[in-house]
Amino acid sequence: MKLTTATQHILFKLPWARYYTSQTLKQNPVKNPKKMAGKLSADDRKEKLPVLFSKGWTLQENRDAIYKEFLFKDFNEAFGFMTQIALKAEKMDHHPEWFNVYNKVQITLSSHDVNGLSKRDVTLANFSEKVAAGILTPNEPL
Ligand code: HBI
Repeated sequence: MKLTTATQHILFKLPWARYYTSQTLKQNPVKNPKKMAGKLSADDRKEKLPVLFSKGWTLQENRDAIYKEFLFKDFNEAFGFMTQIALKAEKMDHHPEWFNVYNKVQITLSSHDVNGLSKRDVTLANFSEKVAAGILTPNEPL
C-alpha cells in the first residue's frame, strides 16, 4: 500500500507503526523530487550554459558550478538585488553561495544534493540576470 508522505510522518510517531512504515517504505520508497531531478544533462549544458556564459557567467575550474560577479551602483542596489534573490532562493528551496562587499555581489551556483549543476542553478542564474537588469541603471556594467 502506498503511503503519502504526510501519513508516513504521522505513523512514524507511533512505535508500532514505525516498523510497519519502514517495511512499507522499503517496498516503495518516497523519493525527494528535487533529488530525482539530478545533474544537468549534456544536452541541457549545451543549450542552457552558453546563454549564461554570454552574460558573464563562468564554469568553475575545480567544481561543477557556475560563477558570476555582479557590480552595482552602490550597496543599496547590491543589497536590493540580494534581497530579491534570497526570496526566490527560499521559494525554490535552492540557495546560492555568495559574497557581498559594498556594490559587489559574487555568486556561485551548484546543487549540493547532486554535487554539481542542476536545472535549479540555471533557473536561479536566469532569475539573477532578470533582477540585475531591472536594478542596474542603463549603461551600468552587469
Ligand atoms: N541549495 N544550492 C543548494 N543545493 C541544495 O542541495 C540545497 C539548497 N538549499 C536547500 C536544500 N538543498 C534543502 O533541500 C536541504 O537539502 C538542505
